[in-house]
Amino acid sequence: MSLAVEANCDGLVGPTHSYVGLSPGNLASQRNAGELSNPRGAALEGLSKMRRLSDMGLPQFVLPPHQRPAVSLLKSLGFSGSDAAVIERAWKDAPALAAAACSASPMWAANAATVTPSADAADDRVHFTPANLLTNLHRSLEGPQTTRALRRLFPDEARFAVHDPLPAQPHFADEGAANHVRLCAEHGAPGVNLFVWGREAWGHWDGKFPARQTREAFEAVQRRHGAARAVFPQQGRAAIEGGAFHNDVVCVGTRECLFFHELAFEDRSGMERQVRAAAEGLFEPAFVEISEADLPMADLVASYLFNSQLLVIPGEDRLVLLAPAETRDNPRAFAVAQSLASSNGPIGRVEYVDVRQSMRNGGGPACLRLRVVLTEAELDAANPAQRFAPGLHTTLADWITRRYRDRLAPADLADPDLLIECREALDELSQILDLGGDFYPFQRAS
Ligand code: SUG
Repeated sequence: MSLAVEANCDGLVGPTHSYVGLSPGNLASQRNAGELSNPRGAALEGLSKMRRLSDMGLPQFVLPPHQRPAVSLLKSLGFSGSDAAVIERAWKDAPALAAAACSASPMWAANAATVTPSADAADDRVHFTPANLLTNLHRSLEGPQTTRALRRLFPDEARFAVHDPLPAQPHFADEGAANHVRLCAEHGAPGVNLFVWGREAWGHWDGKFPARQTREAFEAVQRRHGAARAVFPQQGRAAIEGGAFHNDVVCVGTRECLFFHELAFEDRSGMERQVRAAAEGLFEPAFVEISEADLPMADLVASYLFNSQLLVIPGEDRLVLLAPAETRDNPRAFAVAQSLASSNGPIGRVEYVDVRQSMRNGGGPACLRLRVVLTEAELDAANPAQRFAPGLHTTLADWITRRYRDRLAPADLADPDLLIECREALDELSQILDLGGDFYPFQRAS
């Protein structure tokens, strides 16, 4: 077994962060549609969270925002002329398409890809399958640029395999690591991989809200990666109906601990049996389950208790749960968090972090990061300019403060000046993070 750490790769919030109500089944996104957003505040909140983890001694990386507005989408749908003309026409004739082209959704890096560490992969490389995110139009734009971003961050093909996204067919609807959990004795040891799916490709889905992940998508990811000890539990239908559009809204796991809500899995005891069988001889799984009586779904979704980062902190035996501030604000969720910390279980402490701008779009602390377990040699092979450190924090905070607006109404997304501001900002960022002069489509076009 090699020594390994869990690195967090957080999506930097982009300058078009807005509340447009693009995600059915994501109750926060629906409720806050039309509100004023604060892109600068959102990006600084995300940056502070990265700083917090980096200060805890955990490796942290920055994933760059994507180019938005995605004028190429609008052009492919028949709008023509200069970029400014395309945006103006699209907002007049097809505002839903224009809004989708402006979303800053790549910030939710838990949906960027599914990751298999080398300890679990058939060929000893770290494998990534970028998610095709095809259930929602605005998110379906992300796959190709995410692929480019992961190849830039993890360039060494002898150590890293960044696959293409799965075919863009409803059969293979894939939302990445938000529906994947890895349990293990310690990060570098062989793990058990839970691939949690919402519907079967050839089945009939009649839920009120979309089931975004198919079983067949995850079976393909598992085959591509050669991911060992895989189990495929079904998401609870009641959880999806209650607003848990990804499994990470009702479940989080790290090391031997699976922390989840009673309604998270359709067949809860079947899940436990399969995980125990896969972990046999490796580690004893710890199932920490919270009942619907203690935390009803409505409070779960309002508080996002399970959308926390469950962390192994150097020098600490028990795990630390980094929960959103909304958990502290919700009396029932707060009581559950308090009882976790005072019981003798695997979670020793709960801390809170303010990512309220992201939360209003249904993205908590766990949504903002992609976890990548890396050996020391793999860690050293990642792009050093994207590694978070106090110096990079200062540089990025200055860049955000200069480049981002602090208020954005949905109607402002139609402003042609915003397009120019975004491109200038991203051009500068590509230098800060050493992404090369051809990272963004607009750089390749000029
Ligand atoms: O896909 N929200 C995202 C939130 C993703 C949360 N990620 C995880 N649970 N891992 C989504 O629903 C809202 C955008 C808008 O409405 O403007 C949005 O896309």
